[in-house]
Amino acid sequence: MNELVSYSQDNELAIITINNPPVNALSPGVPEGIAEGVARANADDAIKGLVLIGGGRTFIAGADIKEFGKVISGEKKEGSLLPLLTALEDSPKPVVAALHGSAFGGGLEIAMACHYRVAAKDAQVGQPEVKLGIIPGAAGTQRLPRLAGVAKAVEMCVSGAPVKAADALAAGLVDQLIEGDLLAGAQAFLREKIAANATHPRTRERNDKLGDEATNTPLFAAARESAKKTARGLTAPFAAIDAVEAATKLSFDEGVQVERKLFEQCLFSDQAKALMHVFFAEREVAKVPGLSPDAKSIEIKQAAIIGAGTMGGGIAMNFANAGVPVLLKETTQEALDRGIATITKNYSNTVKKGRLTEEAMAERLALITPTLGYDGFENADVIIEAVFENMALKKEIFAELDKRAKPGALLASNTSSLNLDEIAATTSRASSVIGLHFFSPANVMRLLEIVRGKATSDEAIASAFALGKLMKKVGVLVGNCHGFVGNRMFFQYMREGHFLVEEGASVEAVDKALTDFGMAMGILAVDDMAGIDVGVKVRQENAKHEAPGRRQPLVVDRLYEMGRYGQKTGAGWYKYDENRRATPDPAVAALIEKTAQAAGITRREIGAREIVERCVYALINEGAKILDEGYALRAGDIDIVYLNGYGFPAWRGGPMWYADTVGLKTVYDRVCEFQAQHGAWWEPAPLLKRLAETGGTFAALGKAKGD
Ligand code: T1G
Repeated sequence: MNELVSYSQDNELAIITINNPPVNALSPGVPEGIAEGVARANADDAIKGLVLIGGGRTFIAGADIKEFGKVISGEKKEGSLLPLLTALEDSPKPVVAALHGSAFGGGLEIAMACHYRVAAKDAQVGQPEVKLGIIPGAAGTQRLPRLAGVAKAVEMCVSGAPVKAADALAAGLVDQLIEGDLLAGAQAFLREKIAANATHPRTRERNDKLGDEATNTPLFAAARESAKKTARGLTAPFAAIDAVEAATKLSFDEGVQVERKLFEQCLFSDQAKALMHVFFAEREVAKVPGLSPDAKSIEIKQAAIIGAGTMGGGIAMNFANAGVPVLLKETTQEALDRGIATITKNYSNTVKKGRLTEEAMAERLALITPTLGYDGFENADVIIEAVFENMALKKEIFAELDKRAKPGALLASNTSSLNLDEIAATTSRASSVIGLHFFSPANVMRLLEIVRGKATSDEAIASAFALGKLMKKVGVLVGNCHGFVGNRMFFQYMREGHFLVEEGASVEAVDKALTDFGMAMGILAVDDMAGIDVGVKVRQENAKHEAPGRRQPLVVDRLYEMGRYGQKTGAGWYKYDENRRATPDPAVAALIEKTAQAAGITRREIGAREIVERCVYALINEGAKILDEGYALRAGDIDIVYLNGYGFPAWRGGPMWYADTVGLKTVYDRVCEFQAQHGAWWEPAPLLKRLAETGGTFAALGKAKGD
């Protein structure tokens, strides 16, 4: 055998164990090792049955995604799992797969080729391939409907969501759940089957769950309709439906051929490259080069928050959801009551949707202690200030915290734009001060910008990442520049949206071009949701950090002066009904015409392509400046910020990956054109220029810095 797969024997049973930490991926050598074990067991008369099991924390979590990069780049040919699957299924001696952890992708496909599957109670199974822009490529779309039925197979392959062991049992995917020792349970199960001299079922021959034309046709039609909504812009989910449909219409082998073709089409697509980039980038963000390996996170057993407004309340819910007791401080009883009422309403909505029980809601609310004073703050491991954006107020609060908080406590500000170093300087422990920039609604949005100040210690950074993980957030380390990473880039994106309507595009055209591009929402609809008043105040603050005399948006200021703040006032760029549904407002179109005329702007036809380029290239150009100035560690980090905080489509990989996909020379040339047409706002980032001239990419940059 090889070091990745071991073979052992327990009397008449062979045990084949995969040892390829951390997740027993099907890296080169693993399928070969399993095949060798199957052959050896079948060649040994003393052996009556085989157990396939994963060493360490999980069964096989799928193909080795790293290897796909080499196949896509043509560096290597993709190996096929089909011979191994046939060897397992045609084994004259029964094979049981013993599942724990995550039996995903190729791991589940291997298990489905075994005659039986048993699982630990906390195991999960799944076909998450669509999350990587591909579909199952080892007959999963052919065996899954045969075991779990057509509807379940479509649901699993289109959503990519994991299925708990108990549900897998109910669906017929697993034959038995094992309490206690999984291997012992699997052996006992197998010995029963051997003793019963059962006919060991071959999944590929089981057609009883494949349904018929009458039931399947509406099912596939409904699946395609719903995928249009749930998987907007993605191609793989539709390919997965086609592959499962082939299973219901063709023979097993013909179906496998159809799946193979669809799999290869997906594998070599830009979407697959982008989504695989996202898979690794999301795991890379937690790795901070140069962070001292001894930097340990504090233990977070008690938290405290100052400010029970929208952000403070959402942050408190994150602690309660993670089981951490939290003090929530306000200055007046009225504000405190309002804060608690909003939290309670949020939880009730979740209960109404059946995603939380009444008991769990009560438990979480019990963990949130409203207070008007600082009593108890001396016991908090982490204290987060979430009051409105006013430097003097934040300094006052941090000076108070400096006196009250225990040594080693993490002192954090949820500021989204103020200078963290200035806040930290009001304390005698700037090394314990860090920025924790949550995104609204803070109990929902996954992104957490972790802002490193000049004095912030490695321990504080390690603690912030641990806190992010505790709250199931994606923590990204960013530098302390104005607007940090996300907002600093967003200001440019928003600006172009504002300019485009003045220059000739309609409000709806700007938003449609961006949503067609894949953005979750159009920029003007976002402006209305976040509040035009908030945006205008932030821009006035920004103007202090920008070169004077630059062109500024006009219409949005008119809307502000008219009190049209967006959703919250029932009118902004759009007008809104009582359910906050938006409709275009001719009054705004007229206002735009009038304002442009008064400013001497000749409006013109502007196509969707220019709208996307103006907005998205503004993001990219600013992202390049941020990278060059060192306020982000990697281009991939910027991509993860935009996917988790700003609704950028994952299947485009994020703004920096998208730029590489378009080609930096193309982006740079277009930015230069915009500079010539629209002036200083479009000064190309030096890094973009350098990479465009040298044929470089943002993705390779990270690697160059030896990350
Ligand atoms: N290939 C390569 N590396 C992988 C990997 C994989 N499949 N899964 C995880 N890793 C690495 C990951 O990058 C990280 O590395 C470390 O393992 C721990 O991961 C043939 C075509 C299993 C639920 O999509 O969902 O099979 O950062 O931090 O939170 O038809 O990993 O430490 O250097 O995520 O405990 C289908 C992907 C492949 C599963 C564990 N399978 N993985 O989560 O750990 S396509 C997947 C996961 C396929 C077949 C098709 C999760 C996990 P590093 P982690 P975790």
